[in-house]
Amino acid sequence: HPSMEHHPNRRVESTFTAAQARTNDFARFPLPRVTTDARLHFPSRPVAVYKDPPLATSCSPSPPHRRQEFELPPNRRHGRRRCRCRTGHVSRPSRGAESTALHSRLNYSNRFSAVFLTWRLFLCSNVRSSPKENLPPSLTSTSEPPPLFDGTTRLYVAYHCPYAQRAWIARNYKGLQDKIKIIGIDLADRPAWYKEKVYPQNKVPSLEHNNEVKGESLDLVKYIDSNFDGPALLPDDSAKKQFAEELLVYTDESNKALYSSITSKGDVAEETVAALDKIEAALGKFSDGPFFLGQFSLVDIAYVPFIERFQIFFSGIKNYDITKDRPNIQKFIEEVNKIDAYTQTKLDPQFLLEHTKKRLGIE
Ligand SMILES: N[C@@H](CCC(=O)N[C@@H](CS)C(=O)NCC(=O)O)C(=O)O
Repeated sequence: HPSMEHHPNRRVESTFTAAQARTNDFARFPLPRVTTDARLHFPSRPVAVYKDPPLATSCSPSPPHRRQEFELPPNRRHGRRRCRCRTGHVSRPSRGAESTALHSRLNYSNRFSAVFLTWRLFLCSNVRSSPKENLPPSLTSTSEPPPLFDGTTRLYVAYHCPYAQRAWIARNYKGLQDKIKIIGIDLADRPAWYKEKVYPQNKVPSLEHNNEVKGESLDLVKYIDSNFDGPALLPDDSAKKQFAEELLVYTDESNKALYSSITSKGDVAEETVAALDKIEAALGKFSDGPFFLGQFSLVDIAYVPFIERFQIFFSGIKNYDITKDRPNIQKFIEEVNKIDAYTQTKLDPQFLLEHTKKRLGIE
């Protein structure tokens, strides 16, 4: 509704500075506070309370931290898509409502591409409808620390962080939901005790286990694989193991090459195309499955949070489809979206896109 575009509660409150926005390191900066019902996916984020009902609904019965103060008009209450909020509660159609809220902040031409993007991502993501795990709200500067070093294993994450997502997927894939507790940290309003008592590097992810705290996402994925029960994240085959190491070493470089085109004006750079082609070729190396080593492994865990984001960013910012003429990447995305351990950790694509565009000052 056009009048909603200027509604005072529709603004996005940015929490990063211009200096931060100018640099390229997208992982370091906190999310802007988005005043929509994006809280369905980010339990700690403040939620706008609309005075007159826009096109959104409550995820009812909602826990108090996510309660919405309005309902859909009766004729819009039953959408076709299901909401999968983090509480595990399944309702209709709040996930659509989140997109609606975001869409209405965009102008009309952007709205077309936003709808198109959502639809394309929906088509190729083959979204599953298993209920989301009930995750706690992110801890902020005013939150008490958990009872540290009490024997509980804790994985500290930020729900939007692609590095944390790696360790989180590993934990899910190995079926360790009851053994490793997820603790969300609000990076924009970080609790002082996190740096002082948990992880001096003050980054996420970190893992509190056996009275020690370890960090670095790729190390954590390997650590979780070797120190806990559950399906192995690496095959026995030595050629595959060696290829895995090469690919793990390459992640940072490929992320840099991909990210460079997002932050610069003009066409997609040659080095970006080369990095995507290299990923495409790597996915074709073993023919016993659609993943980097054939079957699903920790290499897929290392890449997927970034492939997910770059597909969204290239499509939404550069109008460039990373899967075009790259059938292996296309198939990879399709197949990885059938893995619940991963889809449990995904965020709304429109939310990620809007957040990144804001952060980079892209219109
Ligand atoms: N190399 C680290 C990178 C982790 C990282 O940069 N995490 C970001 C969030 S996505 C972070 O904690 N940033 C906070 C900061 O740098 O202060 C890893 O792989 O775990």
